[in-house]
Amino acid sequence: MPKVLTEDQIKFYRDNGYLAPLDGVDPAEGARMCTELQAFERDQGFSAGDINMKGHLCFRRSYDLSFNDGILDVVEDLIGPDILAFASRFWMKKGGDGNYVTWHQDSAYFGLEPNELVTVWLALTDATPDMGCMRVIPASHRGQTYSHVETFADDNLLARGQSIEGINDGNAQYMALKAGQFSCHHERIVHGSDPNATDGDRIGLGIFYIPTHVKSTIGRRTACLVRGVDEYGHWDIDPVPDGQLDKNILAHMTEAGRRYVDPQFVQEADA
Ligand SMILES: O=C(O)CCC(=O)C(=O)O
Repeated sequence: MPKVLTEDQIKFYRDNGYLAPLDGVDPAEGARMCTELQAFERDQGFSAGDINMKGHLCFRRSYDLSFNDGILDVVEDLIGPDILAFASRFWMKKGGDGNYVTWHQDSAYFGLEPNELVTVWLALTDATPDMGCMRVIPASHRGQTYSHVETFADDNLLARGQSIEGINDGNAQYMALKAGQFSCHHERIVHGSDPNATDGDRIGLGIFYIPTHVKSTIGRRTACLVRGVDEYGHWDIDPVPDGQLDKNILAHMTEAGRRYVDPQFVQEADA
């Protein structure tokens, strides 16, 4: 018996690989998170969006958002009751900054087996098609595994600028969200986004959730049990932020990000 989704919504996700829009948090909570992101950039001299993995550990607020019951009820309906937050990323496009995300499959880089990860993309601001909200190619999670060209282009928000070239995107769907809403997408779905053509910021928090039975294919890593029990012990435990960015958390996130972009690891991730 599902907790919050209908059987039709669960079937839609299984068939198409995404679900949107879903009601998540009060838009005021999104605004508070954006204020903290601005303060972070001012104080640290770089954007939390530049942290490729586990950006949510920078802030107590985003760490707590990864435990949000309303969001986890949806995730539980999709992947079961024992859930780890494996990683996260703030996806930030300032108005007119030209940044985009090329078509890609997360499964090519995450180094997880089996591919059961669901990403929750929580809109901290509105995310409309003209703001460069996410696009997905429905049902592509059930299709082929694509090879990716690594462009390392500066205006591509992906760590390696990885891109699936020449794909037929004629049936791509926008996942427009209002601030506070969220979408879910499957680890294998082909997705991306266009530049933000408006004056306003488009900011989301992507949280990557896995069931506890999922293993890392690139050696032991860390994650955070956000619901249920972990009877498998495949993952070590992430540090818990105490409300301020501390050196241990930053070192931990930097190491997780380094493994993600280091070419030495992609071979294993692709295996
Ligand atoms: O925010 C975007 O435009 C892309 C997000 C994305 O690629 C993801 O959540 O996996």
